[in-house]
Amino acid sequence: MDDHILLVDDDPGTIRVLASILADIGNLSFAISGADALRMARESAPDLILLDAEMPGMSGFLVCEALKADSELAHVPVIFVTSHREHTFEVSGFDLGAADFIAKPLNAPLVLARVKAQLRVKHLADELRRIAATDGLTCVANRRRFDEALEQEWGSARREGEALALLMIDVDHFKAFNDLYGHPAGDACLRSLAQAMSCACLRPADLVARYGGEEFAVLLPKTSQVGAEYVALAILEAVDALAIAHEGSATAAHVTVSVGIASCGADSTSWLPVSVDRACPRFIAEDLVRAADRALYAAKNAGRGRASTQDIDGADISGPSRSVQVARRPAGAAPQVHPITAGVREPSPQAATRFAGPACASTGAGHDQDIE
Ligand code: GH3
Ligand code: MG
Ligand code: MG
Ligand code: MG
Repeated sequence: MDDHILLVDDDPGTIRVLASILADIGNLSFAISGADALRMARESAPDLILLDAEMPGMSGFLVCEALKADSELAHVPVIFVTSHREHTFEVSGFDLGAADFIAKPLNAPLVLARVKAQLRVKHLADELRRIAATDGLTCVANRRRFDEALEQEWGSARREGEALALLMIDVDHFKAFNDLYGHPAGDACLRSLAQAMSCACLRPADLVARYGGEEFAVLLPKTSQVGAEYVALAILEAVDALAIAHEGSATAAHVTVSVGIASCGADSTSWLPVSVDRACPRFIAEDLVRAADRALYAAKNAGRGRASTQDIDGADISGPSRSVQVARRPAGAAPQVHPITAGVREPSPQAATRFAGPACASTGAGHDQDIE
């Protein structure tokens, strides 16, 4: 019943009949022109569109073409509602990407059956897309999703001249953690770290991804260097708060991460092309990853369990004085030992299952708060 179905027909009578047939199937919205249908679909992507083929102005075929050309809407199934009977008409519709056809005059059981069938296929396709974008171990975005998002956000930031920031995060001394507590405990540790990072990122557009192994990437659209340092600090604090004991760490008594921060400010010269030819930009998305990697290396070298910042063009804009570091607990005040490693010195198959992730409370704060 949560499915959103958009009914499009220039004849309000047909919309009324379709609405009465589909009243119990989903949330219905209506458009009586192709232009209105496109506008409404772009405002809120429906799960299914029933589209009149013959409409004055923008025909159903043109609407379908525009939907399939829009990456955000291309996956929305379209059923043409038409009085055309010719095979060539249906073939042209399928060529445009239509999912099915419903004949006028409308037959209620057939309309219901065809709509239900398309919604079933849509749900399966949505689930497949979700699985293809998710990391199986940690449930955050996977590397494929990250690569896509980086290209998308890089292009959009360059077009709009907006800020973009990236954090590369590496778990400190994680090989020693596995050696000491076992791989199942290591897996549980990665899961809880991913959850803590997600909780520290408050904007819907922020993307936490597993970059590979024990490395994570956090993409922060429309976020300045100061905002990115604020998120990095929130992540360092969230990881500290987990207090997962790590007796093999040379950095702290618990698991820590190192963070490399790279940013491209809204006023950055990075967005300027090397020439007037826009096709030849000064930097590409990969340069942001390289800068974050360099910053991560600097954070590791400076002692781990901290963050360091680099501008995209290689300048170390942090320097030792701007290195972000969480205030550590006073010596002797041991963190509360986390159940992942409580009492586990040898690899234990039970260790992973003993862990229950922390409750995550969002404070609703934004990124652009200054750090001291
Ligand atoms: P550093 O502080 O320099 O980052 O040291 P490190 O030990 O974390 O780095 P290293 O690259 O030597 O080791 C990374 C370890 O991460 C080794 C590997 O076993 C572990 N790892 C990678 N992926 C997974 C995973 O999916 N599960 C578990 N349990 N461990 C993993
Ligand atoms: Mg019509
Ligand atoms: Mg690593
Ligand atoms: Mg590591």
